[in-house]
Amino acid sequence: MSQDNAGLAALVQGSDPLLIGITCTYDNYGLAIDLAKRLKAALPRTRICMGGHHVSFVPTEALSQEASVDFILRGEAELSLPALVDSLQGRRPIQEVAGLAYRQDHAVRLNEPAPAPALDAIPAPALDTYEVCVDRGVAALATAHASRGCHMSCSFCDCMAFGRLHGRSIRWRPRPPNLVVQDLLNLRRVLGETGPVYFTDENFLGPGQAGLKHASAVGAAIAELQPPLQFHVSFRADAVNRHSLPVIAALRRAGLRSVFLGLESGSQRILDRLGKRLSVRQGLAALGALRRLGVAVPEVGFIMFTPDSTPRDLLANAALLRRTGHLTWSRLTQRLELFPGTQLSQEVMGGRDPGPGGWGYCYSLQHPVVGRMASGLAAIEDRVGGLRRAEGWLARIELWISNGSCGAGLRRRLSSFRRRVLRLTYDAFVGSLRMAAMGQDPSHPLLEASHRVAKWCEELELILADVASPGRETA
Ligand code: B12
Ligand code: SF4
Repeated sequence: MSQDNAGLAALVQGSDPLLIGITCTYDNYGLAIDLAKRLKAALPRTRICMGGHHVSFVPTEALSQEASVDFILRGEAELSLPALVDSLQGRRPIQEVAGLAYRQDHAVRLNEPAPAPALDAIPAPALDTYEVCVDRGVAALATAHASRGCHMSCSFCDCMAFGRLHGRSIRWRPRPPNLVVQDLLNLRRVLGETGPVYFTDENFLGPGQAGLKHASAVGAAIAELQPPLQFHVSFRADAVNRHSLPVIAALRRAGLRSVFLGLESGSQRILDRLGKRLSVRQGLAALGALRRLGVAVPEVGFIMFTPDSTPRDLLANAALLRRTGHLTWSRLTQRLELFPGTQLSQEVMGGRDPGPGGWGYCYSLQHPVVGRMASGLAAIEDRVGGLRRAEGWLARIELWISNGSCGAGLRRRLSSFRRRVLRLTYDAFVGSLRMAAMGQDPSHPLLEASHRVAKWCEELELILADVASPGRETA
């Protein structure tokens, strides 16, 4: 909240909380541990507990390495966190806090798994952090959820394994629509009518008939809100099909503006390898259907480099990204992060343990050309300002065009900008790959493309300054 770790440690000085909780995904593990150390130094009596997707899978390793962390609660914690507080206040033995990992007699103990909380029974999310954001004038992303869990088991994703931390396979659970709407109203009370609400559901269209029925009911309840609410959700690509299109159209009318769509790869071989149970064609069809409904897809889930990608896979990826309008620097360089608990991490690592902070890119890219390409791109990370700038524009253009918020004249100019950027980036990527295949430094074509794209961005910005803002332009 605009505080760095040192600032947060200074902020708590003089207080005496019983317990501080820190959330921890893989990407913020280093930061979270640094915070735990600082808080422990500032408040030696306070117990520090971590939870979240990453530490839930490495409790023994993290507690063995980090003395500043006292506890880890595994999985969803609405039931287990109050139980831990009870225990710290002497109301129940520590061994009875389900889901808890802790140190005892120089060893790490793992208690029985906690049951997964029922989503009709958990209280409305606390909004005190948003209140502090509002007080300090800090922008905050408004989030809500209408379901939790995923019925699929893609090999790189830890969602299914996260459900299993509760002792049995927990796949998908809906939150009753009336509670979802109550959560949204609570958010509005604190934040006012902010931008779109971001639904954190893994897949807003849950499985089968039950999933569609739930999404319809949530959409119908949102449609009643006054003033209307705009919202953003995530879909699996195969969830967009002839059965779901009427539901998505109704969600659009209720305020759905944009979707995060998991495409992941343009190579069918890689999709199969990742256990996506999707075809490239399904991804394309989903994207087309959403755009026809006026729902933007400003972001797609995409993994350019996987451990065993070949140059042919990279080419198929670049071609799909170009075709879908998502050929941007972040996606060109996106490398699969390996997370503990996933099936892929077992396949790639066997029994090797890189330590709690060593996952992510703990593997080598097997194909030498692909490896050369990845390091070549990493080396120019700081010199591709033009491509990065274009990335922001491409996402905004997707939103404006799909949502129909610009007139025909501007639409033509935006589409032309998009086409030129995509063509140039694609050609440059292919050129770079060719150089990598010849054993040369692959950076030159992409650097050159970035310089040209920077100029096009400047021209676009001048045009947009002239028409004030898309939506008002009528040319
Ligand atoms: C929203 C979201 C984002 C947003 C965050 C915006 C925001 N301000 O909230 C954005 C888009 C920025 C984002 C970015 C990224 N994300 Co993200 N994101 C999510 C998502 C969809 C929802 C998170 C959420 O709010 N869930 C709802 C709450 C209720 O669940 P929860 O956070 O898990 O919390 C529960 C438990 O984990 C536990 N818990 C959590 N914290 C704590 C703390 C304590 C003390 C305790 C006791 C318990 C506890 O209790 C909570 C209640 O039950 C999840 C997937 C998912 N559906 O959960 C991925 C997810 C968290 N993201 C993930 C990833 C990989 C990323 C990125 C690396 C993607 C990328 N390649 O750039 C970045 C990195 C961000 C970073 N620096 O860490 C992974 C993390 C995997 C891992 N093992 O670490 C997830 C799990 C998706 C996945 N399955 O791959 N993300
Ligand atoms: S990647 Fe998406 S569809 Fe696959 S298991 Fe994870 S949340 Fe489910």
